[in-house]
Amino acid sequence: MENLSFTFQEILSQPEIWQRTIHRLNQICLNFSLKFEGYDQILFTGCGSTYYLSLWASRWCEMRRGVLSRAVPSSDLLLFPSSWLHQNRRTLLVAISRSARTTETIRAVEQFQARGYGDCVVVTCYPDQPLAKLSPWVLGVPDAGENSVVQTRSFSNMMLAVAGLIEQGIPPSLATFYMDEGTRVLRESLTLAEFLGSSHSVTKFVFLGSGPFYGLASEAMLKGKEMSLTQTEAFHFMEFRHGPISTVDQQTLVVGLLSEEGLDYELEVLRDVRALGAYVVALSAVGHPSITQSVDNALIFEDVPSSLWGAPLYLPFLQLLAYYRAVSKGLDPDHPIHLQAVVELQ
Ligand code: F1P
Repeated sequence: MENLSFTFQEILSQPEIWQRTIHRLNQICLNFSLKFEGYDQILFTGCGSTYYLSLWASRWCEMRRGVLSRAVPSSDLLLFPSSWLHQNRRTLLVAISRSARTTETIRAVEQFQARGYGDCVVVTCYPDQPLAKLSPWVLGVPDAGENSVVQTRSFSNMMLAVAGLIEQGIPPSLATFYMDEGTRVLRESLTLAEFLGSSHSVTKFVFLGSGPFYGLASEAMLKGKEMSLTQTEAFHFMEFRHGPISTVDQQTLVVGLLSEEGLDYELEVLRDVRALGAYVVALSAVGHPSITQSVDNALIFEDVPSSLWGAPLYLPFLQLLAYYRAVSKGLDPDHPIHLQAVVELQ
């Protein structure tokens, strides 16, 4: 089954597709210049995975551009617009949707435009679909389109598009970096994810990430639920001590998505949960001897140009963990139960 799974193939294709996406974005899509500084706020929106991508993007956007940036689920933007939008506050809305067909996102954008709150950029894998028709500014990453229900390579490639938007361009040298380091990371991720995904001694997964990494931790939580029906949770590192730590036991896998800014504090949390019996894995774009000393296993990404551009490398392990857990439970990762690739409402 493994070789036939769309999900598996799409996860493995990421280094190659990252490379293609960078070429495409630099040649075609990133040639419009939007002045972020001309807006009072940047609002990122989406559903499910693309909401979590929005959480990641909003933190980066505010850090890099200094403009108030927030993330909101499309449904909240639709139902509670006045809690996010104001007539005297000009907003740039970045609507993210793999399919460009999700009803909540389409309706939220239509309402935003009808009420004249500002401008909208669409990020999608399917630039010919309805959401993309609502905006003159479309960042399309069609090479990352998927047969799978759950989002894997679409997520990491839309991340590249959003990062390119925030940075107003992508250094061309990144294409080689993603191919080389992406391939190495993928190989290491496969071994570790297969081992932990199939291990009967861990039954629940906790993903910890702070700042922008909270969005990625949340995406990992979603992958585990969608694909493998596993009890998964996502928390900011130090939030975990404020209650959820009570649930840690010897069946708990804790995966820490380490940041450069929070490294010392984050490692302390990982040492605490390890002392309580959890199996602990660290993913990091910063190499430091204290990381391997604090955890059971570490995946360290090498020669990462910056934390922003290192972010896609966190994804393959998180996706493969969910994939192998699904396979070990006899589930079909290509066909998650109760879930469709697009949620379209009447
Ligand atoms: C968003 C989404 C996915 C989820 C499922 C249903 O779709 O919620 O995150 O995994 O497949 O759709 P989209 O608006 O990004 O196409």
